Amino acid sequence: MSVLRPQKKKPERSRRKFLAVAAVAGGSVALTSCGNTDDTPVPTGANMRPYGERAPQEKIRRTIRELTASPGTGSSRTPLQDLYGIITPSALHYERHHAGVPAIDPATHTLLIHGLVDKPLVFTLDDIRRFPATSRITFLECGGNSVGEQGGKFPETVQGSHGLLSGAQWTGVPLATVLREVGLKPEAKWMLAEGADACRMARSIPIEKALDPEVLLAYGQNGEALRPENGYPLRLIIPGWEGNTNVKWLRRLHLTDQPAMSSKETGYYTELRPDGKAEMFTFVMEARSVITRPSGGQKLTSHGFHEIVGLAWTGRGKIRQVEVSVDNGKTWAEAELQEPVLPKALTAFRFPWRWNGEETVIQCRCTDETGYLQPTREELIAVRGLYSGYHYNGLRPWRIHATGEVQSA
Ligand SMILES: Nc1nc2c(c(=O)[nH]1)N[C@H]1C(S)=C(S)[C@@H](COP(=O)(O)O)O[C@H]1N2
Ligand SMILES: [Mo]
Repeated sequence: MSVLRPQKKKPERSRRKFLAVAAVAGGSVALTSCGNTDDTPVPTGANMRPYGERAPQEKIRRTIRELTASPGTGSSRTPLQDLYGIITPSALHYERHHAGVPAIDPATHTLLIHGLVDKPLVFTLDDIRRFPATSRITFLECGGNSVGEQGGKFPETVQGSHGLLSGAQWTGVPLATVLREVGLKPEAKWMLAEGADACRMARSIPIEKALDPEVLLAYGQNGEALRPENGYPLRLIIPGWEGNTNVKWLRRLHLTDQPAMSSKETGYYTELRPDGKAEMFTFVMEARSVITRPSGGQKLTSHGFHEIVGLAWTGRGKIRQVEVSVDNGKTWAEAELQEPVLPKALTAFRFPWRWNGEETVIQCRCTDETGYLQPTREELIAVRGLYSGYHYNGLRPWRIHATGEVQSA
């Protein structure tokens, strides 16, 4: 049975050409049986491989920085300038390890939930995987991403300045479901989440957040099990909150009536204000955006059309608007947000631009659904001073030189 749809009038196609591309000579060509356009012999294809790998010509890499003498401790940065869309391939997801990557056997790994609960329980991974699961696309950003920019250190590439940022689809069980299983006592106001790494990295999470249905005990990342470096076999995912609260290699949840004051919420990831006081428990990552192409270290090789592309994200919900300036901040125009625009996920934007070959500065700024506008560096410093750089979300201008070279501005 066929259903005829009413024919819509075709819209007039724009005749404007973006690029002059060489035309195929000779007009129409005959196709051979499997689609060859000529009789030239074509070598047979390679064999399939058990685990999919990318083309050998694609050399993009994370940049790795060891921060202490202990092996595996430090960070690796996502090559944002080389990626498309809002999902970071798992092998390119950034990493931040405070005490190396533990080798965990999923068959024996357990999660203990105890403290102010009705019935303390130990869950195996099989137990966790029996709960109804859900998947969610979110960004993850280290609270220390771009930590030097407030104080005036500007890495040359977007990987260097923003690379502690990635997007992924996480799969797991809502933490609230599992907490219901143990039953919370009314005095339970905080939850300490502890990892199984050598430093037993731990963070205190307020109980309202622990019960937020968005928060996941995640075992899946982009369609397969977590990578060891991203918390295998189980981690906490708190959409929109600073990376550090997303405890990896999760082994224990302790329900208490007050925060534990762990080193990562006292020594690290706090913000020293101009008056000398430090702000703690600044969990939410505020709205931020950056142009990823063209960006520092790249080179424009021709005048004329270039698409400016980038990312915007906010821990407060959805991105409402991204604006781009191509004249050193004198004027701003709205960029196109690429669907899907998801809450607390990376949002891709694009902006068509014709470069006339003159030196200029390009930059972007975003507004989230709460109406918050991403601040300039000067605006941030006026409030926060120069001592601390966690949660830095200022604008990031790039200078385009007349040679086409792009540099941090
Ligand atoms: N157990 C444990 N959890 C951890 C860390 C860690 O070192 N140990 N690093 C934290 C920090 S500082 C960040 S930014 C994120 C990084 O997650 P990723 O390495 O999967 O990108 O994990 C957080 N969870
Ligand atoms: Mo972090």
